[in-house]
Amino acid sequence: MEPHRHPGRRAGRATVVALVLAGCSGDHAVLSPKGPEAARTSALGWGMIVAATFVTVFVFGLLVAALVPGDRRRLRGLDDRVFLIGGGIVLPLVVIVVLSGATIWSTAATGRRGDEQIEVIGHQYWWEVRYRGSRAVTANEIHIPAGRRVRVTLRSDDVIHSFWVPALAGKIDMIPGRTNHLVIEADHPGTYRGQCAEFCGMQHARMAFEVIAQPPAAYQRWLQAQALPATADPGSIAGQQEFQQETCSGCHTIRGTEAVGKRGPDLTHVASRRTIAALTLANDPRHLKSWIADPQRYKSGALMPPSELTPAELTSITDYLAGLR
Ligand code: HEC
Ligand SMILES: [Cu+2]
Repeated sequence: MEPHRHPGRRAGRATVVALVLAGCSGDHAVLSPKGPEAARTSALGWGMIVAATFVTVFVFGLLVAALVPGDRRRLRGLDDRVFLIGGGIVLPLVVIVVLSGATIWSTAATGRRGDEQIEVIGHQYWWEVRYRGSRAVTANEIHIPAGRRVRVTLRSDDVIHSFWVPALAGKIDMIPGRTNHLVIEADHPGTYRGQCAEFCGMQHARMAFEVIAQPPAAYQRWLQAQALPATADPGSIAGQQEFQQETCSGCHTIRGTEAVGKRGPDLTHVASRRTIAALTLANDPRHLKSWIADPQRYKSGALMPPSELTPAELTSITDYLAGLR
């Protein structure tokens, strides 16, 4: 479905997006697949809808035919067994076998091998993303090369989450103690919105992410840059020290510094991301600052406490983080 075709909805939608995300988000396109994996799931869904429609119309047709007064001597001429065995056993069996077969085939295909391997770990209200063979770690932003099959390994750090990028693949749960796999693939470069699809706590709705598909060469350059340790500009050394001394470093890692915390997102290249807190805020210095001052104001129940920084500390920590590209 293309919501953009409706001018009224487009305006309403644009306002909402601008307010909530300050204008940064891909489409959460449920009915328009943008890659072969999603296309297969979509074809299966439509196949089921069509088959179910036929069955429904057929059954209700028989019902109506039985109720409407009229001459049915010709129908009575049919052997009862044709109705009972044909309509009661053979037909349902054929329908069920065909539909289950298609489902099993298409579910099995989601676990096949990929050209690229990415690991996504669900945390209460944010996504950790790791890239096989690279030191890069991002949050809430999954970069992939367009036109390549990307095998995503899915785990959870706490409760059950569910990984869903409708434009690129089906949906699969992330279950504590279990590893699931899903292949995603985008035909073309673009930004595709994803969302946690299993209620996981208070801020479940603000546990969104973006898949950014890039041309393969651009993707490789991006990955190399992300793998490097943080490079703070010399002017923000004070901010770096404060970050390390404050509680921040107990929860966040900034590679190349003493901050090695694991409970929150890796902030090594935080300024290169488009959003803060799983698509809750646009990532610019102003929002970054107010997020650090009081995350609960934007995402109450998020697992980052309000900070007790002086205004000067807040400014220097923000300047430092805003420079980590
Ligand atoms: C108790 C652990 C904890 C502490 C302490 C903490 N954070 Fe966080 N932080 C988190 C968690 C968890 C998130 C993810 C919140 C979410 O999106 O639901 C987060 C998110 C962030 C983000 C957004 C990152 C992104 O990519 O979305 C920034 C920036 C950040 N924290 C900076 C700081 C700073 C600066 C401090 C110190 C003043 C700090 N944090 C202290 C746990 C913590
Ligand atoms: Cu979740």
